Amino acid sequence: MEQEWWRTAVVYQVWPRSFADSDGDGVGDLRGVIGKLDHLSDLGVDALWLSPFYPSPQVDAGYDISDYQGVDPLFGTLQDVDDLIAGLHARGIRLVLDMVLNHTSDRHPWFVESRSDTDNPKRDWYFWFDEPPNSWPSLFGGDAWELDGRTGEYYLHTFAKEQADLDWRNPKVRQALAQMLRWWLDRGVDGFRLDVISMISKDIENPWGFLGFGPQLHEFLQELHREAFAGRGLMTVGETPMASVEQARLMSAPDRRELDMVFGFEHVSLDHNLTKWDPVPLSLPTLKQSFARWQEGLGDGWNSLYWDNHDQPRAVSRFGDDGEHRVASAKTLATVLHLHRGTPFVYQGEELGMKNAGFAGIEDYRDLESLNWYRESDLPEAEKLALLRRASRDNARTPMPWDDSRAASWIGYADDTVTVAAQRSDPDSVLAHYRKLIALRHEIPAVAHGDFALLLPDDERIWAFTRTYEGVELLVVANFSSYEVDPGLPDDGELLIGSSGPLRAWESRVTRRAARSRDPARA
Ligand code: TEU
Repeated sequence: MEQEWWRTAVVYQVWPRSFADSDGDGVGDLRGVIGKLDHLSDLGVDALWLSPFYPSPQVDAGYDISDYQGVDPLFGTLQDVDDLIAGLHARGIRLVLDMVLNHTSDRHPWFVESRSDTDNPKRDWYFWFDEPPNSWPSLFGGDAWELDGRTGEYYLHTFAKEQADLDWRNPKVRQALAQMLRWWLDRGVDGFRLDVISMISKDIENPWGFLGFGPQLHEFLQELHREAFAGRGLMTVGETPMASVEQARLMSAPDRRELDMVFGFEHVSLDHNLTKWDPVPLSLPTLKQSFARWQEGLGDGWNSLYWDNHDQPRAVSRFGDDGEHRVASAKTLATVLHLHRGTPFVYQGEELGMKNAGFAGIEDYRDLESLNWYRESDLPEAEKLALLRRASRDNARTPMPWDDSRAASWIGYADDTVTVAAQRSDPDSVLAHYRKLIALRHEIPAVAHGDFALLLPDDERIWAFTRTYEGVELLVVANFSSYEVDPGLPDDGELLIGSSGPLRAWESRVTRRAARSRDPARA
C-alpha cells in the first residue's frame, strides 16, 4: 500500500469566479481556467481542485447547487469541462471536483418537488417537521429551520435558507448521489472534495447536532466508498469542520474505507473563540503544537495541509506579516506547511503571497456570510468593518492578479501589488519558492513519507521539526518573528531551502542529512 498518487501530490484549488475571466463579463469561467493551465504545470502541482461550477442561483457562490450534472452558463458548458479534463490530463494533472452532498439549492428539482406537498414522493428526501424539533442555529445567521408557506411545515438548512439539507437516512437520496458521482467519474474526473461531509448524519435530539458527526456518519461514508469510490484510484478529501484528531483518523484510516483524508479546522480555529468574529491572540506554540498533534494523532490516517482556501482569510495577513516582511513570511508559511506530512493544498493567489482584500466599506463585500453577520451584529460600525477586514471570506475571493491590468470584476481587487507576471521569472519570488517546495516533495521521499518530530515546542519564535525516512533526516527551522534569531539547532547539513547561520526575520531553512539520532540537537 502507501503508494497512492495523492500521498506525494500537491493540490491547487481554483475558485472559478475569481480565477480567470475569458469572456470579459467580470466573472471567471472554465475557459479562463483552461487558458491558465500552464501556470499549474509551471508550479508543478499534481491535481486541480475546482470549486463548484454547476447550475446554481449563486446565493452561496455555487455551494447551492440546483443541478449536479450540468454547468452554470456563468461558467461555461459541459464541453468546457471535458476540454478542461483533457487539457489537465495532457499535462499529467488530475481533476478533483467539489461536491456539495449535504444540501442542495432550494431550486434543485428534488427540493422543488419535496416542498410541493406533504405527500410528494420526495418529501422525505429533506427534513420536514410541523414544529422545529430543536433550536439549531443556521451557520449563516438566524435559525436553521425555515417555515415553508406551501405546506406550513419547517425544513432544515444548516447554511442559508436557500440551501436545504438532504436527509441521508433515506436510501434513495444516497443512491441518487452515488449515481451522480459515478456519472462524473465516467466523464474522467479523478477525485472529489466533499463539502461539509461530516454533517451528513445528524442527531436531531442533540443541541449541538447541527455540527454533524451523527450516529450514521461512518456507515454512510463506507457505503459511499463502496458505491462510488472503490477501485478507481481516486483521491477523496472531506471537509470536516470541528473534527477532532480522533474523528479525522477514523475517517481517513485506509482499512476503514471511508475517505483518503479530511480537512481539519483546528489550526484555523485557534485565533478566535466560538465564532470567527470574536478574535483572540494566537501564540506560535499553540499553532505548532496543534499541527504536531494532528501529525502524530492520525496514525494510519492521512493529513491534508492547508493555510488558505475560499473560506479563510489570507494566511500572510493572518499568520505572517503582510507589511514589511510579506515576501519572507509568505515563503516561511509555505516552507513550514509543505514540509509537514500530508497532502498540501495551495489556494489560488497563495503562491504569490496575496494578502487580505483590505476593503474599506460594506458595499465592497459580496459574501452572504459576511453580509448576514454585518446586518445582525450590534457592534459599532467601525468595529464591524475591522472584523470583516480580518475575517471575511471575501478577503480571499478577490480576482487572481495575472498582471497589472484591472479588468472590471464582480468583486474588487485586493489592495495589493503582486502579480503572476512580475513573479514568473523572478527567482526570489514567492512563486519560485512554491515551485521549489512542490519539487522537493516529488524528489525527496522523506517530505511525503517521513516520520515527524516537533522540536522546541515552547519556543515563541522558532517553528522547528524533523522528518525522517529511510536513513534521511530533514531538519526544518523557521523564524516566525521580525528579528534575527539564532535557533541553536545544527545548520551543517545539505541546504535545500534558505541559508546557514542565524535566521533573518521570517526566514526558514531546510537541511538534509543522514539520520544519526532521533534528536538532531544531540547528533
Ligand atoms: O464550508 C463549510 C463551513 O464550515 C463554513 O461555514 C466555513 O466554516 C465558514 O465559511 C468559515 O467562515 C463549506 C464551503 O467551503 C463554503 O464555501 C460553503 O459556504 C459552505 O460549506 C456551505 O456549502
